[in-house]
Amino acid sequence: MRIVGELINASRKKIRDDIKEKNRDVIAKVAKEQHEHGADFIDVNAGIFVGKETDYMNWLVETVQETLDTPCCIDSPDPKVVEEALKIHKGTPMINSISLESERYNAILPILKGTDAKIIALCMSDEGMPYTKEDRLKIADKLINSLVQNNVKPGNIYVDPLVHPIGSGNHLGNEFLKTIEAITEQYEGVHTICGLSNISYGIPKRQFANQVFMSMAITKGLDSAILNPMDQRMMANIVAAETLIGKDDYCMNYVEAYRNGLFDFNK
Ligand code: THG
Repeated sequence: MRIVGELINASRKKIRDDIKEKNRDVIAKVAKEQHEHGADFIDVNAGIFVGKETDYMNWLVETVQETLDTPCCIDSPDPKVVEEALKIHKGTPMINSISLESERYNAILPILKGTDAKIIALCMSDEGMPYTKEDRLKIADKLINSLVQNNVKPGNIYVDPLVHPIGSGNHLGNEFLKTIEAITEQYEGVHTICGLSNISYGIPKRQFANQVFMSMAITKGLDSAILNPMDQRMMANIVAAETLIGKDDYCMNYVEAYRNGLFDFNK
């Protein structure tokens, strides 16, 4: 599974002030810890700084890249912010995100020209957020086709169906899982991703619910996720679930994780 570490996000109370005060050491430490715990990309989000998002985003990208070779996942709905961050990012980042909302979509397309960046395609349109598999697939299909027409490789596309809280409707977990399954089956080479912690919004023991939901999503083909890599049980579940569905030849990753102590929960 491709892991995007979610912790450098200004919407988190714990880190908001460190971003605001441009506290380099803290950001570098949080980036490094996530990398050491398995993050392949470091999500950077400065969305709460209205009017100053570009400044903070560029500072975050610079700070992460001073510390690590791990690429960033540039998390902003604003094409302008993404464009500026791409100019300073070294190597190939992940762009989080594009959607079918026409204003946002039309502004971001030219920015993607010629880039080899990985692109998260959110299932969202001018009609709002979809809730059923069918409505999500309609949007995903349009996004995938138009990205491919604009020379984006299918392997650089990461479809995010968007997770809704299970507390808002019994069917919402299943609709999400069915969407992952359909995208995986119907679009060869295209990836699926999500920030799955939304599923547990409003219920107790959120991490536990997230961990269980992760295993379920992996059986449907989910191959990437935006999450907290410091959550050991989550990372352990991912390794085990991928081994058990046959994505781990000779159980090499499982055995390595065991040797590294990933399955020692009570230390
Ligand atoms: N899809 C895509 N991008 C995303 C999301 C998604 N980016 C943002 C988000 N969702 C994923 N990132 C986070 C980062 C932090 C937290 C949750 C998701 C988090 N939340 C705690 C909570 O909700 O209780 C605490 C908040 C706090 O500390 O104040 O930590 O779905 N493409």
